[in-house]
Amino acid sequence: MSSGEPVKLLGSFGSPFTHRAEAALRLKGVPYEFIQEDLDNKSDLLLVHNPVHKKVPLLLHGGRAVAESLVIVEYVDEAFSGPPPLLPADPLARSAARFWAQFVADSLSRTMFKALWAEDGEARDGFVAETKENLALLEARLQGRRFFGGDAVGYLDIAASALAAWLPVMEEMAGAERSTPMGEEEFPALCRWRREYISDEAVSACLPSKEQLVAYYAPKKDGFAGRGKSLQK
Ligand SMILES: N[C@@H](CCC(=O)N[C@@H](CS)C(=O)NCC(=O)O)C(=O)O
Repeated sequence: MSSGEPVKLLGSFGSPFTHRAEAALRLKGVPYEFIQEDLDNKSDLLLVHNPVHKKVPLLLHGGRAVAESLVIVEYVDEAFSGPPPLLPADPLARSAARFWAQFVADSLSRTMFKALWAEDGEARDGFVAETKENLALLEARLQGRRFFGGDAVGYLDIAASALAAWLPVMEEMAGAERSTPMGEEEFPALCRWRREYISDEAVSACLPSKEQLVAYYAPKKDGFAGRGKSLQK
């Protein structure tokens, strides 16, 4: 596959997973056509090329498909070999970036959702404590670096981008009276990272504003809160 083949990205507005794929393309300077998918009425293009999950994002490179946001980020990094690299060159550092990306996707996202949406009480206090333990592990990964990958946005920054841009939206929806699990005093490095990530030139070009995201997610609030009600330890 030649890196000169046309690139299309099927995505949807407000989707943190779509953002991952778009951020990778923009950071690598790959020209692409964005195709907005209607998730209530999925296109044949999506169904034919992502028959397993039927989800966005989906990357089409010269007509060949790549699915799953983090797989797309890795593909973009490898298929368009020019700078900047999104994953480190060292195999051990690459595996660490993948390990922590999985940690964010699994453990941290799960506990964060519960901390945000569980009803007040003992169970929620437990979810908040668990979330903070997970955040502390991530805070330590920054180790005085600007981004997880070093001086520039890389794979793990992209993988964790929901913490930067989507978490404040969810917090606002869940209720301002609830304290954020990712506060400035406890997690200064993560909060600084969040500000730097969303103001990166390539990233901000494909990031909706907080106001746009709040408006997009507002109709989904009852669904989140409903799932929160049934959450137990
Ligand atoms: N694990 C997938 C998750 C993608 C995902 O959940 N996409 C949502 C949009 S944010 C979607 O396509 N939903 C449509 C559906 O579930 O039918 C990834 O990382 O790409």
